[in-house]
Amino acid sequence: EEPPAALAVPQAGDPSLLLLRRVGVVDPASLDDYRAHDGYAALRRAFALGPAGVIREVTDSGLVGRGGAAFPTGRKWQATASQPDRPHYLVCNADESEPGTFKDRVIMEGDPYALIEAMTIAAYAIGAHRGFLYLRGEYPRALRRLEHAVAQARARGFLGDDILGQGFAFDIEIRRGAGAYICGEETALFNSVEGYRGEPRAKPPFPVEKGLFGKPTVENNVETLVNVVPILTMGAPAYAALGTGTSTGPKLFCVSGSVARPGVYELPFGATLGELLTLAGVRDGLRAVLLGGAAGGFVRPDELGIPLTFEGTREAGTTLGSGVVLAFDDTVPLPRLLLRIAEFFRDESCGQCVPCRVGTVRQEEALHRIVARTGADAAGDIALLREVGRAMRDASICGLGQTAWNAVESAIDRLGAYE
Ligand code: L3W
Ligand code: SF4
Repeated sequence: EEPPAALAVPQAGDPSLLLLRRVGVVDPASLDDYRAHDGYAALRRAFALGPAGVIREVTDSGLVGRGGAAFPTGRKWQATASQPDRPHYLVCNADESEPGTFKDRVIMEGDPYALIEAMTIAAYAIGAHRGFLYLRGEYPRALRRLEHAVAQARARGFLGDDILGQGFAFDIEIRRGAGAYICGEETALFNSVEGYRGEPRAKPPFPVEKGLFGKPTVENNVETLVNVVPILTMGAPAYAALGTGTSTGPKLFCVSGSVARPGVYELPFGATLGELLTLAGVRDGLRAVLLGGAAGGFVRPDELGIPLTFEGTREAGTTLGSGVVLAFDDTVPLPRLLLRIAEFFRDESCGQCVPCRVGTVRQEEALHRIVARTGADAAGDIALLREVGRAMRDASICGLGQTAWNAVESAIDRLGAYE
């Protein structure tokens, strides 16, 4: 008997939510329960609209990728749909590994059929008949629930050769990661599925043109895909009216650290960081907030007015990333925390390119020296960190190396970490 999931959804049961409304409410093992909670209404509307109509709805909704880079989803789908080369593939990136991120897990464990429905809609729109769901290896409960849900959907005609009698064929294969953060990079993930080392490929060509097995591929994050369900049920105009003009719809935030009620929160884009932290019960003595994860950056307690939108965080010189909000109070030793982040990147660098392979080691060494001297005489090492950080940002092949210095830089410049 499986123990109940610790879903960590403080808003569970709130019917006004769009992405989390079923989490903690439906039985994740029951297709019938999912259908009783509006399940598969979106797929029926998709079949009524046709593939081009679905892409138009997604484009008009303003949906952009929720994995951190905010690329327009409709444009990505259209680019793959229009490729003459066949077959087309759909890949769901569920290798959720950004430190502090656990939103996709909550969806997959709490509402697995929503992801399967969303993948079916995406595949229909782009003309794919095979989908891969690449799941973080450390998510065994999500694996069991998704495997069960895929089998049930297949047995009941929601996956397979003739979905809902509409003549559309699609099936999903689940692949497990093996503990490497880099396999969440979209092209390293392709290599991993194909049986090669999980090393990122150079882009362009972009996956929309040459992706999995060299074929046109749409790869989307779990949260990006599940947004398609409310977009189709409520319609693009109603969805686009939520949030701000350039960051539309709802966003999941993973709040943890020095807060009373850690968990996944759903808010429309545009709420401020302070409003989110108030919901989560921020404690006294807040020292810093890490926004966007290890690849993101720190902000100060006097910056809680930052709007949680892609444009608002960019203007404030930081990033929303995949929605990580890690709060630290004044009991957390910042230099040790930074060292821990640097260790993480050194560990996870795939080693393919020099700036990242060497830079992440030099960064960790410099932070070690600073910690060992308890902050005294940090100036020389800070200058070295800046030089190494610039090289990593400018010359690394992929996002890991390009962002490996972000958190340390922001801690020095915004928090005065070593003063
Ligand atoms: C067609 C073009 N497609 C770009 C596509 C591209 C990709 C997407 C974004 O992620 C983020 C970083 C961190 N034609 C295209 C095009 N695309 N130009 O758009 O592309 P890109 O290269 O801007 O970003 P990326 O390398 O895919 C970097 C975040 O990822 N990150 C960690 C994330 C962790 C999670 C998690 O744990 N769930 O998401 C680490 O760096 O925030 O912004 O699909 O192909 N002209
Ligand atoms: Fe590998 Fe780092 Fe280069 Fe990315 S930047 S390809 S993780 S060595």
